[in-house]
Amino acid sequence: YPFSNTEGDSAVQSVPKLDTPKMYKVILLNDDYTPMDFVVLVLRRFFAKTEEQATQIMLDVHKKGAGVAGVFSLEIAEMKVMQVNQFAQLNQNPLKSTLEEEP
Ligand code: TYC
Repeated sequence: YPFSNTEGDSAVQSVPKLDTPKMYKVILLNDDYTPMDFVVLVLRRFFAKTEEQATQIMLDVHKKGAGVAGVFSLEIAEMKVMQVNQFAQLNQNPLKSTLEEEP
């Protein structure tokens, strides 16, 4: 194993790489029609934000056009996007979320 090289440099084995899983941002996109209260509800319901956190993120998205709702592994992030987009559509709001790979 990494520190048990008894056969000279040619036999040094590489240390197995433990993959750090890629993380993905769930981005909320601004639009002109979704009520602010609905966006706050989404952030509380699907991203476990407090009223204060949710309001801050919502206002940030409102002003800047987009913002981060949370950061997750790929399968969790994909699930959040599906849940948000479906919940918005069900309530006839144009709110959309997307995924972005973390740098
Ligand atoms: N811009 C919306 C409004 O003025 C509020 C809003 C905020 C909508 C964030 C979407 O992701 C969003 N009612």
